[in-house]
Amino acid sequence: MISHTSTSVVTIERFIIEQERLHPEASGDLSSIMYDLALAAKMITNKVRSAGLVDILGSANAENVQGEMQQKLDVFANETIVKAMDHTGRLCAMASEEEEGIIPIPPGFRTGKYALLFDPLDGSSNIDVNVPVGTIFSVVPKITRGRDGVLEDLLQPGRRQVAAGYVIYGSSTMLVYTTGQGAHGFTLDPSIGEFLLSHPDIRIPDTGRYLSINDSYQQLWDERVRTLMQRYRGLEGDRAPMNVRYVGSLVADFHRNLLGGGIFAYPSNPKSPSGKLRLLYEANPLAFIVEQAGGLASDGSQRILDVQPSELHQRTPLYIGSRTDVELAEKVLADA
Ligand code: FDP
Repeated sequence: MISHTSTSVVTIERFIIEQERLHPEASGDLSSIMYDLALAAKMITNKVRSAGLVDILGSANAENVQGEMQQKLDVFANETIVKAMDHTGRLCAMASEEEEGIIPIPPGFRTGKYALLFDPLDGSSNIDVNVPVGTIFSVVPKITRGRDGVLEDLLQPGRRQVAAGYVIYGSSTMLVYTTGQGAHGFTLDPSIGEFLLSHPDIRIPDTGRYLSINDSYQQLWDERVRTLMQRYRGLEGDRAPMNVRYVGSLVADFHRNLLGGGIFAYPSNPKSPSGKLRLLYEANPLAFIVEQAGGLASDGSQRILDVQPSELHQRTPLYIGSRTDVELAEKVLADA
């Protein structure tokens, strides 16, 4: 791990190069994937920042010069990432929360030894009310032979990820990523258009301050989930009461808890027997990051990163955050 002084300005590019130098055997492909994703994040930032103006500008100029209608932001984000990544020769296939099947690399472009899975704009129902949204991504190695990636390449347990990260479009845009050597955060300086290292080697506190859960599903929870929530609130057991904070935008809730300590919980319930969140696009990448920061992620009975996926859009219950709080979830949920 290279240490940087508080006065050195470290761009994401320099950071990635320095990390790569620690691994002389690396081909540089993974680093290039990270640059390309950072570029896509800057393009999406621009669009998200002007989201509130769409109606004003849109009414005067509902169609752009090519005659295309104004695109929805999540569609824009999806296309931006696909187009930033499909021609680079570093990926064999992609999968997106926005698209039903595999996104192949178009004929005519070289393919590479990694596959990318992403949620282009998570929490997008919050855009209209100016709540932070995010992009989440996961990179896994190609494990099959042949030019193109196939389902098997994408359906790998999260522990096989070689990189993962998220971008939060908040009061500032931040990109947090890991390649397995700690979790590092970069803040976009809009004046120079660069992501600068602002949060090196993030560590999540062992015990959290914040509890993030959608309480409106209380009537649907089973007895064990109810007991768990009572424990987090300090109403049963000896845990100090947590502060409830729920934005309803996963990246925003996760990011706050990562920095301040806490747990985000989205249990299963009879209406959503497997919870709501997607294993491959949401749970796995955030689980990789939280573990690199010293936290844990569980589906209630097993480590998220050990779950063998069977389909692209598979959902999972999720308990993610500070170590002791996730351990408490596993303990209480295991009690008969
Ligand atoms: P959204 O539906 O706005 O896209 O996974 C999607 C997600 O948001 C997460 O970002 C968020 O944590 C969760 O759903 C919120 O779900 P509830 O409204 O059921 O709490």
